[in-house]
Amino acid sequence: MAGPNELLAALDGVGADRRRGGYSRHVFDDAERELREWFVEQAEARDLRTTTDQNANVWAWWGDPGEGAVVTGSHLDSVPGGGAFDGPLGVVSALSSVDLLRANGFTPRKPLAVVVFAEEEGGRFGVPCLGSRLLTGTIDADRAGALRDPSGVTFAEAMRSSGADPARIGRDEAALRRIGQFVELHVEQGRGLIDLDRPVAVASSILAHGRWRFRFSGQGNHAGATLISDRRDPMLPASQLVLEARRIAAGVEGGRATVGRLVPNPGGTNVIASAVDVWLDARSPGDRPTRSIVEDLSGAAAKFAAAEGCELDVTEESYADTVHFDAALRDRLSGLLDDAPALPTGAGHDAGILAAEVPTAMLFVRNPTGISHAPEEHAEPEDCDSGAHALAKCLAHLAG
Ligand code: HGY
Ligand code: MN
Ligand code: MN
Ligand code: MN
Repeated sequence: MAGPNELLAALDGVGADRRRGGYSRHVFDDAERELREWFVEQAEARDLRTTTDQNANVWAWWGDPGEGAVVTGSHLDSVPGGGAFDGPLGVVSALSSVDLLRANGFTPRKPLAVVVFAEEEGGRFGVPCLGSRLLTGTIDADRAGALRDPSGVTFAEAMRSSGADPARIGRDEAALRRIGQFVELHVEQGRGLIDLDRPVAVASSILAHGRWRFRFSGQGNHAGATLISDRRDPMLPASQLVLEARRIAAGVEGGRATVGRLVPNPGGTNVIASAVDVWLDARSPGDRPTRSIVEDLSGAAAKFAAAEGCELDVTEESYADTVHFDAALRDRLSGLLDDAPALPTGAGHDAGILAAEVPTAMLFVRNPTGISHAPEEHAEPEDCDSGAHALAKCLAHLAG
């Protein structure tokens, strides 16, 4: 029997990112592999039967795997320099809720499983929720297999070196039939629960969000030997794009636009870049406003590029429309949890991908800093305990 805090403590330091602070754990890297192994050990110590599916998601079954199961879980990978709770809190709370249910003599009348989805952050291969998108077939399997990490390794090669067969990735009908309902617990990424002074909430919706790569191409050249008048420097339109993204998003109700990653090629201090890749993360409460941010920005970027004699290529790398969670399930769980408030989230989740296939809900645990995707992300021990108890209550209600 272990509470979420004890289980989280076991993950301390695994994949610690010395350069950025926080954690960097990306699918199939050493840290994430260590976390997968830890999860399997913990699950088997609870007599849960573990399997890894064709899409690198890990499942731990209480009883025989069967159709219509109640499934909970989250992810163990992180963003670069991420916090300790985003993903792992959902996984340790799931394990801890199994302990709580067992301690109360609960025996599920339906199959019950804990799942760890692969590459939820897209921190290595660039597409978020890669494991759940493959499970549901919302990413083309060939495209997924060919996704390259910054060092050029493909997802298929990384899978192969982890001992899995990438030829089988893709929609997994049998696995989907086994999911009756999915409930994901997650640290809140925002201030909703602080302002409401509550420890736990249920999720109401997820923003429409996606990622686009803007590639500006110019002429690489010598920083000293090239007159300003002779330059086609892609770093200029790239820089203008960053500023324009903020200006455009600020004009859209609930709009967000972020450039967190900008990569000049070749990246030498005394070299005018030949190309600059800029990744845009754009979000808003609706499909249309999110699309309008990207369209307006693409139009502006084309002008910035032309003014500097550069080319522009824009590629959509991932997209998910607004998710409204199953209202009946949401309200049932809220009622179970002393009328826990229903909050929207600006963050994407595997639950958002699964919501298109099965009745899905999310629980949020208060984050006193309101910060996420950064080392300051936090949840107090007593709130983590409240979260695990809340999840156990929901699982007992759904699987009892
Ligand atoms: O980017 C997101 O919203 C999520 O944390 N993957
Ligand atoms: Mn995240
Ligand atoms: Mn997450
Ligand atoms: Mn030189």
